[in-house]
Amino acid sequence: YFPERRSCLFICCKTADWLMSQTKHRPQVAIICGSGLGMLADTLKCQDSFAYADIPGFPQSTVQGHAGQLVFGELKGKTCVCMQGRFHMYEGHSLCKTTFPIRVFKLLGVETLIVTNAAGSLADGFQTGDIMIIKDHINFPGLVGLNPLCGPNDDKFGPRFPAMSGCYDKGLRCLAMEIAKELGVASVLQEGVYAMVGGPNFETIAEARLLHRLGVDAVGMSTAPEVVVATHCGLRVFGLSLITNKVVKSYEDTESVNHEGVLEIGRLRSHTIVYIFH
Ligand code: R1P
Repeated sequence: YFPERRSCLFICCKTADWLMSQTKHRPQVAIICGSGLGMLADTLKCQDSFAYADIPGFPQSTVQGHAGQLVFGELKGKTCVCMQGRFHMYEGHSLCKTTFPIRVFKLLGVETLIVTNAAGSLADGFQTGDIMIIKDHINFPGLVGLNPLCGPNDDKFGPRFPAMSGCYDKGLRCLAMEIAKELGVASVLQEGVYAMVGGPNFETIAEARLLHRLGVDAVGMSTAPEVVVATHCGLRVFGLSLITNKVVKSYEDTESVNHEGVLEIGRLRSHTIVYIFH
């Protein structure tokens, strides 16, 4: 019933073997760069870069602001692999493909996954340009069965019924808050709940109001499937949402959001994210 999923599991072993034959780096940390946030990958030292098109089995990025490169290198003495560009469900990728790199990272020996994304804020206290530590998520596609773990379970990666409470590591969240205070950037740091919606359209006002009532602080079209697969295979996860816009919740508001604006805030704020990571 899920033939693609079986072949996905097989292909990710091949992809991991190919990458290990092409680079001497053995990453402990993987970072997924969200829309407009690819700059972090450029700051790695001793880089080995691979275009997604050249990596056997890898899907292709089709969204502007997602360069489509895997970059290996050193960040503060840790070996990292950065995805400059992620895969979204709305691009037409199956959830198996969307989350394919996570299992490849697991096979490469990665222990910690850092996810970043561009998101719209619903929380009343958030400002555009704020950075939200993701405390938890609501996986709306997952709630109706669009879950990357559907299909045969491979026990080598994780259990059939994985727990998702605590999927955003508390120790890493506290550490990030302490570091932000030390660096003097705590005033732009928030903590909250991210909701994934399917996209690609942005939210209607009624949808925005619904999400707000449900306690969602920021909304986007990614991240949750990656975190589900990472948690399933035992990776520690840390997540950051860059607040690129306030989601319109009032019929009196004449503002509207667009992807170019999202990328622009990403470019302007990338340096703060790079500063925190360094
Ligand atoms: C919309 O501007 C795009 O930005 C966000 C949304 O999910 C959507 O893809 O991208 P990332 O979640 O990949 O950062």
